[in-house]
Order: sequence, then structure tokens, then C-alpha cells
Amino acid sequence: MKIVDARVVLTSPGRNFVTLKVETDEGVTGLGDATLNGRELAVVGYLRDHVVPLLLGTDPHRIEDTWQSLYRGAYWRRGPVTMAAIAAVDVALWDIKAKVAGLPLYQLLGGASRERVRTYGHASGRDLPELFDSIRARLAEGYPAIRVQTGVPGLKRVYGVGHDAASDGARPVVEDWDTGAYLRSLPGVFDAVRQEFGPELVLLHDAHHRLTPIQAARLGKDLEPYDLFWLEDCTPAENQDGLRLVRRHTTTPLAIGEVFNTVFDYQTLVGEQLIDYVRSAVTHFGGVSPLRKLFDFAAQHQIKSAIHGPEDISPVGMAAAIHLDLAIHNFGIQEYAGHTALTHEVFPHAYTFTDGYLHPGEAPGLGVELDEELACAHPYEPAYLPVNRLQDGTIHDW
Ligand code: EZ4
Ligand code: CO
Repeated sequence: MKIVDARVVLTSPGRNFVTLKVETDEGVTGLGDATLNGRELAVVGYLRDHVVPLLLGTDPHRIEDTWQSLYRGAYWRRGPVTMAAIAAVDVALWDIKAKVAGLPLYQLLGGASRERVRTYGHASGRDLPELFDSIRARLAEGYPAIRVQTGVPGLKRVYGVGHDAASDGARPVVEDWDTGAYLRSLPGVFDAVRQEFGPELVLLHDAHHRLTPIQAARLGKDLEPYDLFWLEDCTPAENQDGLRLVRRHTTTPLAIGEVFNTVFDYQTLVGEQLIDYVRSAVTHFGGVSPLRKLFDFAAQHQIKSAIHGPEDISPVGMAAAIHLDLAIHNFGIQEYAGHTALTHEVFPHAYTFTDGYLHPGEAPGLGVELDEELACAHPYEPAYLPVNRLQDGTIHDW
């Protein structure tokens, strides 16, 4: 079997998605998600100009060898653009292998370790009444766990709260930030949520890398009475050593990793059990092959999976995640933000979301198709993630 064509499809059925479609001489095709929110075209160029020419004529069954040749052969290792491109190839080849086998991908990963995949959804509000309505909406949709994000007194808009302002394509939207106001207000928000919804609702929070380790330690301590499932991205983790300080001070479980792209980003965090959940996406971590290895490493330290699943992971990336979730032993939870109706049309899929749980379905391969005509009718629209500035104008961490 040989790869005879591979092409990149850009589409924006609500937001931008980059998809790699690999074709073989036997007519079997595979899809991979290469979406890197706000930097989409860099991955498109990396794939089109440097990866597709290397794939043509190769055997699609040699997934590990292809992965190693793209990773080691580039000389320039790691980084989000490189790893998103490699991920798309890896996932497309797993899709092909599973289709040839006539099996859903999870069967090739060891088969189901559970009946269904528990998810968490997103609730947010600028104030408590809006937040409570949002939590009730998620509960009505069946979500068994909910991430809570709120406005901060004195700040005009906060990322992830309500609808994020779309950038005009030329410049990122600027949001304001005040760490002191955030640290003072958040425990009261969780207190109010617990009073309204009781002790049993599974609650999570994402700090989006905005705190120093000592601030994160304080927030973790302050949130302990509210029994969070996790506090996510409490501090930027380029310096993994910083998590030692956070860990020493709080028993609030910690989740990190959506911006990581190889196992090396996790060496200290996992090796010293400084976190409880690894948050990498199939899409941004080089694919199913390396993410599976990460989960095995994490399992040695009683750390569980929590694959990234926001709106900017395409249904192709979501499907790959759900197959892994079903197959691995140390599954924790799956983020699921859903997609626009048009996105579901562009990417018809076998996976289902029922009563707050996902299942990959039984279609051979990933179980996702791409309607290329519909995709092309909704072309790429330049867009950036927002940036945070402090009151004096200083750019702040994410
Ligand atoms: O900000 O995917 O946990 N989920 C998140 C996401 C990320 C976006 C960035 O592209 O933090 O909402
Ligand atoms: Co996050």
C-alpha cells in the first residue's frame, strides 16, 4: 500500500480548522486534525511545503517509522507548529490502518476499557445570575462535570466568559487583567456555586496560566473548601520547577498541559507527581502515538488523562481523543465544548454525545468524514486569540 496524495483543507464553519487528507493507491483515505488556533497557516505551510512531499510513495502502515522520520529527520525538534503537523499525519495513518482492519480505532489501541467517556462542559457568566443560568444549561444538556469561569470585578471582559470577542483578523482583541481582583473574587464565586448547587456537582476551573507559583499556591488553598475536581493551568509551566512550590501548599488537584507538545514538557511534572491530570490534545502533541506513551508514563505516577477538547479541536481531533479515552486504563475526564451545527455537517461523524458521555461509535477508522465541497464553501478567516494587558498597558501572561 502506498500514499499517492495528501492535501490540506482549510475551512471555517464557525471557526478555523486545518485538516490533512491522506489518500492511498487502494482508495482508503485518512484524516488528521492540524488546527493550531491563531497560527493556522504556519501549520498549513509546514505540511504542504515540507511534509506532504515526504509522504508521497511511502507505506501508510508504517506509522511509528513515519512519526520518527518526521520528528527526528527535521533536525529542528518539537514546537507547536511541527508537532501539530506531525499529529495530523499520525492520526491520518491510524485512520487508514483502522479502516483497512475494518475496526474502529479504539480496537487497535487495545479495545474498550470502559463503556463510555465522561465529559465536562463549560459554564461561564459575567456575574453570579448569568453563571448560574449557564450552569443550569449545562446540567440540562446532561454534563456530569462543569468548568466554571466568571467575570472579575473591575475588568471589562475576561477570556472564556460569555462569547469571546472575535478578532477582526488584523489584530488580537485586548482584554484587561488584574490578578489581585481575580484572587479576591474567585473563592466567593465557588462558595456561591456550592450554596446554589450543593456539594456533589463536579466543578473545575481554568486559571489560563495567569498566576505566579506563589499566587497559584494561595488560590489552590483558598479553593480547598469548595472541593474542585481540578485547578487548571494555574501558572505558566515552561518552568516546570515552579509547580513544586504550588504542590507543597495545596491539596487542590492540578491539571496542566494543553500548550505542551512533547513528553519532555512533562518530565518533572509527571516524574515528581506534581500534577494530577495531563491535558494535552492529540492535535498538539504529535498524534495518538506519542499521547498514548505519555498516558503510560503518567499512569506510573497515578496521573490521569484529561484530553483538551475546546471548540478549536476539530471533530477529527475530537474523534481521535474519544478513541484513546475509551481504550486507555488511566482515563480521567474528557473536555467537550461541542461544535456549531455547520461544523458537524462539514465533518459528519460516528461519535455521539449522550447524557454527558461520549462514545466513538463503531465505524471503521476514526469514524469521521470531510465534506470537502461544504468545507470549501466556508473558507479560512484570519483570527487571533486575545491578549491580556494590565491596567498600565503591560502585556500579561496567559
Ligand atoms: O484557551 O483552546 O481548557 N481549555 C482552554 C481552551 C483554550 C483554547 C486556545 O486555543 O483553555 O479554551
Ligand atoms: Co485550558
